[in-house]
Amino acid sequence: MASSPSITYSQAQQYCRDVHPAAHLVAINTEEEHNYLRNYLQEGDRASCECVRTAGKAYVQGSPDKWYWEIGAQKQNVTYFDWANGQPTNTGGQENTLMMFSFKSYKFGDTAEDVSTRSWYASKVVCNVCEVHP
Ligand SMILES: [Ca+2]
Repeated sequence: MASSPSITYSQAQQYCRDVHPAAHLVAINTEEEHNYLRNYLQEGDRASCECVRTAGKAYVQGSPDKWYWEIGAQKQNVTYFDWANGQPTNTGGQENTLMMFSFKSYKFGDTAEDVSTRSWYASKVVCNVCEVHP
C-alpha cells in the first residue's frame, strides 16, 4: 500500500506498523518483485508517487552493496540492487535510506532519512509502501 508523506524513515516504518503490527516498509528481494512493484506503483493514485520509501538502510553510506532491509527488529542483507544511474551519491553525507524514483523507472537511489533536511524533496511526492511477510 502506498501513502502520502512521512517526514522521516522511522515515521514511515511506524506508519506501516500502524496499518498492521507485522507490516514494515517494503523489502525488494528479486527482480520479479521489483517489476511487480513497478506495475503496482503505476496504478491509480499511486502513480503520483515520485519517491517511494523502502525498508532499505545503509550499513555503509555511499556504498553500492553494503545495505540491509530493516524488517521489524531484523536486518536482512540486501542482495538485489538496481541503482539509478549515478546512485548511490550519499549527497551531503546524509543518505542512509533507499528509495525508488518513479522518474528513474523506479530504480534505487540513496536518500536522506529525514526528507525535511533537503529542499530537493519539497517538490517531490514521497510515498511509503508497506508489506507483511507471511
Ligand atoms: Ca542519492
